[in-house]
Amino acid sequence: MNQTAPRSPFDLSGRTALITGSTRGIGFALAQGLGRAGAHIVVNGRQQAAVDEAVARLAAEGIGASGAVFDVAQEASVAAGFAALDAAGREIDILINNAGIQHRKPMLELELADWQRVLDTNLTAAFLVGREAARRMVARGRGGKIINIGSLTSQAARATVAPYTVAKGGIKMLSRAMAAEWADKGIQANSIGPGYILTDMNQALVDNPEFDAWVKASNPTRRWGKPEELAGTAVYLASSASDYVNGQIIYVDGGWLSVL
Ligand code: GCO
Repeated sequence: MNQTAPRSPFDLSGRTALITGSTRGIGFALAQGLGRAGAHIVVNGRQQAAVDEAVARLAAEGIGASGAVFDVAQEASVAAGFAALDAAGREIDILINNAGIQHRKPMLELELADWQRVLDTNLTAAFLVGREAARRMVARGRGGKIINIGSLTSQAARATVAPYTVAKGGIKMLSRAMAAEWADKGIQANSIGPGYILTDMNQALVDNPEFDAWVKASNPTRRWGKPEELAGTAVYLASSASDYVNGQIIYVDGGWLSVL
């Protein structure tokens, strides 16, 4: 009985996953989820100290992790980040474009600089980091997985978050553009659309009784989501279980977008 058990299609051991904006919030929860499924995690953020701390927290629970400090919205910084990964011999099999910011302002008062900043970080960055990762995936010839984090606003608009809405709509189509160009290279690119999740970024909304009541009234699950509730979908999309799934967006929203 020397047979080894067949490998689970969700097993990520031997794979390396770069998750942008993963020092906290959704990114950190995805790092834990993929790490627990066996992947080596490359934590990304702009601050060395925050990256080091997240790496240490992952390592403390037995997850292999290392850091990559770069700014996803700056082309030169992204290039330098990947050059450092190359030099360290880290080959990225899985990329999650997660880094994101929010800026809540009615459009009549919205400044161009803020519009641009949100688009740069939430959409253009996914192209920049995706391009660097995919260039290497194609050159290695082993394919890869790209997961772009969208939003409910990939599908439906909410007043006061126009640039975020436009960026997240773009994220859904970026995954499809990536699928169109890279599917035959063995790369699958899909999106996850989280519902309203309990994170620092949303704390002001959680603390606003009217907004909190609106979330609970609109969502058939009647509650906010937790960051760790996104991890299973991310593991699936990062794993061989989804090898024929490409260009899709999966909403993890408690059923919000399915109801009136
Ligand atoms: C907002 C929130 C968003 C939501 C997200 C739900 O202001 O609308 O900050 O980040 O959480 O759009 O998918």
